[in-house]
Amino acid sequence: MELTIEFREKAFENKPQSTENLQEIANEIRRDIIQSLVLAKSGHSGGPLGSADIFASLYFGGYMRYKKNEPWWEGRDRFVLSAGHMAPVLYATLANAGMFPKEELRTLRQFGTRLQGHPGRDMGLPGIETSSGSLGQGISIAVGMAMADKLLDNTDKRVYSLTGDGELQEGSVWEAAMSAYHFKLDNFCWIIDNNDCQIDGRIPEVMDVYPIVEKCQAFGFDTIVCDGHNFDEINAAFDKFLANQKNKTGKPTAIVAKTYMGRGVSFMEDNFKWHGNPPNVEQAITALQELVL
Ligand SMILES: Cc1ncc(C[n+]2csc(CCOP(=O)(O)OP(=O)(O)O)c2C)c(N)n1
Repeated sequence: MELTIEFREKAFENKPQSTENLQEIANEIRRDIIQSLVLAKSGHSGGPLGSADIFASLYFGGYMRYKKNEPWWEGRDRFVLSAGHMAPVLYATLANAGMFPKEELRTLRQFGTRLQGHPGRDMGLPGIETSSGSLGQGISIAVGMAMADKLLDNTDKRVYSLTGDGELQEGSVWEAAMSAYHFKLDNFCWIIDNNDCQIDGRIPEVMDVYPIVEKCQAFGFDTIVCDGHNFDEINAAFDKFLANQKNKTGKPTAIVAKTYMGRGVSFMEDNFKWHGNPPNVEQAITALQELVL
C-alpha cells in the first residue's frame, strides 16, 4: 500500500461547539501531525498526538481569541508552547486555524523553513509568539507576557502556556509559577500535559514530580484536573479559567490534563519510546488508517 499525503484545507470555526465537531478537528490535527512527521523523517510524535484534544478545544472552542487574517492583531490572546519539542501539534493547529496554508506543513524541519523542530519567533510564522524548546523557559516568558498585559497595559487579554510533566523537573517552572501567584495573574492559564511519560521513561522513574496537583495548589493556583481526552472536561476547565479572570479572583489557573502520549495511534499510545520519533512510511499508513473518523 502507498502512502498518500493530503493536507486538506478545512474551514473550522473558533466558537463553542459540539464534542463531535471538536473530535473531528482533533482528528484532523492528528492526521496532519503524522503527515508532517513522516515527511520530516524526524521529530516528536507522542506529546503532539497526546495533546491534540487540548489544542482543538483551546483554538476551536472559542477560548483563544485570534484573527486568522490578522495574526498579529493587538487584542489577541497568546499561547506559548513551553514544551517546544511538541511543535508539530502547534503547527498543525495553527494551519487548521487558517493562520497559514496547510501545504506549508510539508516543510516541517526542513532547512530554512518557518516550521523548525522547535518554534522560532524569528521565523515569522503567525501564531508563534516566542521561541521555545529549552524546557522551563516558555512558561517564564508567558508569565512575563501576562504581567505586561494585566499590570502595565490593563487589558483583558489572556495568556496560555503548555508545559509537559517531565518539564516540571526544571526549577524555573516553579519560579514562573511563584511569580504568577505573587502578581495575581488571573489572566494566566497554565496547562500541564500530564501523560506520565518523558524522553526515556515514566515520570516517577526518571525524576518524580508528583504530587503535581498539590504542588500547583501550594503555589497558589486554582487547580483543575481534567481528562485531557474528554472535551466536556477540557472545556469545563477552560470555562473555569475564563470565570476566574472575569471575576477577578487574582489567582492564576492551572489545568492538569491527564493524557496518553501518542493518543489516537494504537501502537504509540502510552509508550514513552514515541516521545521523540517520527513514524516511518508503513507506520504512517497504519496511523492514518486509524485516524479515519
Ligand atoms: C532545558 C532542557 N533540558 C533538556 C531538554 C531535552 N528534552 C526535550 S523533551 C524532554 C522530555 C520532556 O518531557 P515532557 O515534558 O514530559 O514531554 P513529553 O515527553 O510528554 O513530550 C527533554 C529532556 C530540553 N529540551 N531542554
